Amino acid sequence: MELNEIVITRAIIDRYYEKLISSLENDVAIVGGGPSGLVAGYYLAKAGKKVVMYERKLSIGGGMWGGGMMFNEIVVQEAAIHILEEFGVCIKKYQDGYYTADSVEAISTLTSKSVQAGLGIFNCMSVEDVIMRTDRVTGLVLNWSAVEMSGLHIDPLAVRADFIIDATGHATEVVKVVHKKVPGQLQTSTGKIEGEKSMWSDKAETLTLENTREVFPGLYVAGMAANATFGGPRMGPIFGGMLLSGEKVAKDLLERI
Ligand code: 48H
Ligand code: FE2
Repeated sequence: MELNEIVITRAIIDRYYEKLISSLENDVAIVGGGPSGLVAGYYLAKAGKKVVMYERKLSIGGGMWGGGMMFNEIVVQEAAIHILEEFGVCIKKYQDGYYTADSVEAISTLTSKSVQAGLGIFNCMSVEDVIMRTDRVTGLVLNWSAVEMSGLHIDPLAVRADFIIDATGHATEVVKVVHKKVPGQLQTSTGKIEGEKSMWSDKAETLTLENTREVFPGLYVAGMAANATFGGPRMGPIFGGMLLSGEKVAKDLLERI
């Protein structure tokens, strides 16, 4: 059989169109494809929910690829090991309470298992705004990352979701958009974004979980975005808190959907 360029092109357009059209209305939409977003997406999809993820970059994985300072190993504490086991990531015990994983193997396994569980992932797409209905976030406003990078004036498209998770990491981009449009209305102690504090691994890992919650009606924060929003410290290249945050936001949302 001679391969035909037009069949190849039509196959890609057809299949992508199917994915795109089937993700216009969702139970949950996740912004950011780092470890916290991926774990959240996996558990929500596994529970049968309609869940979609948007990632600005070509690659999924956020800050996990680089381990610590490009030493491509991550540390995960005992409390989060069950999550790596659930995904089937290879884990090595380092000493009591501390485990390591190859960051490349870890993030590629999280990504693969999430997609296989049913998470719809769109890479190369940036979230630039939210849909707002009076006092609640009800969807996302999207554009191609290439449009964002080129600075062309091209209007976006939109998708609906019952709940949004801001898993954009240190940048906490969705919360920033909401705070800009309705200043002072966040469910933090000041109504504003509290800002990430300096490194304190132990405290940060506990606070990440407490900070993983709803910050505005319909909008949850997970991972580093949770710490940046509620004023928690950073933890450095220990990833248990990110994984547990993804698990927690999925659990909390499953009680509400
Ligand atoms: C689409 C977007 C947008 C947007 C951003 O940074 P991440 O890896 O996020 P987390 O919170 O899951 O993990 C944090 C971890 O990697 C980390 O940095 C740690 C533990 N740091 C500790 C320390 O002390 O520094 O991933 C976020 C992803 C990225 O891939 C972005 O490209 C993406 O979100 N993103 N995607 N639209 N508007 N904003
Ligand atoms: Fe970081």
